[in-house]
Amino acid sequence: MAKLKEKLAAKIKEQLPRTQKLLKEHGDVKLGEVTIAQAIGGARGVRCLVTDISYLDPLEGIRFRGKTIPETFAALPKVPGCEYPFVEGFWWFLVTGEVPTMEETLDVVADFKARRALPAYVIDVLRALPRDTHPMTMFSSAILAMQRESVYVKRYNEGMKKDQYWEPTFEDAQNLLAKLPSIAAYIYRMKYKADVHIHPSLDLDFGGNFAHMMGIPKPYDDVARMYFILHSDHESGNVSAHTTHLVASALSDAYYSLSAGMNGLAGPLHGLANQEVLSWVMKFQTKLGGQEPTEELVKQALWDTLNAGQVVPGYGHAVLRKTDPRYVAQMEFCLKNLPDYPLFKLINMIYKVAPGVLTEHGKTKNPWPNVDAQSGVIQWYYGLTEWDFYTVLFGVGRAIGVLANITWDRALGYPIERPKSLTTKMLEDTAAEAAKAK
Ligand code: CMX
Repeated sequence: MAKLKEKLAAKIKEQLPRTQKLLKEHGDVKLGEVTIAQAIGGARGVRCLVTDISYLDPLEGIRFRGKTIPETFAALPKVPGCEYPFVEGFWWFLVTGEVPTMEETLDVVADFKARRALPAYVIDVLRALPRDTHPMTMFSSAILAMQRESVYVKRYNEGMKKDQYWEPTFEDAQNLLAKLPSIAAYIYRMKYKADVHIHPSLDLDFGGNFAHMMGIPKPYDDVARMYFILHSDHESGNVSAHTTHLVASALSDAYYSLSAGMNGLAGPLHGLANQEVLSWVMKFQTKLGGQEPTEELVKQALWDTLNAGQVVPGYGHAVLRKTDPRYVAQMEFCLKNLPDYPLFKLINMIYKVAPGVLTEHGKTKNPWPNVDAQSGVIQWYYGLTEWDFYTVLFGVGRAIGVLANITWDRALGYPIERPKSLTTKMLEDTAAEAAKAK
């Protein structure tokens, strides 16, 4: 057994009794009440999902396995000569909750390289789609097309026991993860680089090989590592994580589940917001017609968007109530590597103005930027100007988090998800009873 799988097996043995004890001895303890507003309003704030892989505090932001973003970057083994950690080491960290040694990290690097090759038919599927198909549709289709490779399905059909489900799910997760950078790079070069492709390099890690296959020179390898880690996980309730978890709960394999999660990520209120931000900025610049942007002009453009009944992309969040630390991490990267870049300056100007405008507008509960407000600038600077590809980058990163989660879902025996629905009449009756009781 590879080192990571061995470690994971030990961790599962440790964790399972805790979950079983909670269920058996404390299953009737209440975590909260659900209001009518929450039932109609997308279950906002309803505490009914469990994950140990990341936790999102509304004011502090995300912690991966208990570590903040700066702590995570500082703790993990780095690629020699680079500023950011191995994605493979981060995968170990998410899966086990422990920071790997360099030796353990390199074991995963080698394992992923061995799993990297794409089946030829995936390329055929991608090539069969009309070239103007959105890259997220291509990405999700490629993942779904590979479902026939599922080790989990094979083992399930052979009649494996429930306590073994996690193991082939983990195999599927690793097979998928190892292939995603090559799929993403293939889509990019087929669509935007005259269909001229670059062979993978066996010398390079996850992030390095992705940059190489994209054809973007250093330090884009570090950009890729940073980007994938930042976008990996945001606890369980966001659309992509929850969709992946929900579909997996029916014992659908990792391919079905991840493809479904990616379809959720492709929504403009979720991962597609990063492309929307760039599209908004470019339209604004076109409107300026060469005029220097000013805070006044930015303010006017934001109000034009709001008055047209549209959302300001990259701002607001369902849980966060401050500037997203994923935004801050990217801003710090920009301050170090591209401080004078005009697009970065414009994004900073929007950051200065937008929270005030959104607060005055008075609708959003969080006027601060989320991860998507900043990410396009960095991509653009390094030459990746095709903004409809940005959500695919988000998707490669998000896969790391959701695949770790569904492996643990299986290990802990989480059942099929099935919340109960009520009718509008039932809500009205409950509301009338509550009013009478007052
Ligand atoms: N611009 C304008 N209006 C906004 C807004 C924004 N950026 N953010 C929220 N609002 C509005 C909502 O549309 C809602 O209006 P209605 O009452 O008319 O429906 C109201 O403010 C209250 O919303 P909220 O409770 O503050 O936010 P939600 O939890 O409902 O939605 C989110 C969260 C992210 C979908 C929302 O803030 C949004 O649409 N933001 C812009 C899109 C975006 O950046 N999405 C990416 C999020 C991060 C990610 O998942 O990638």
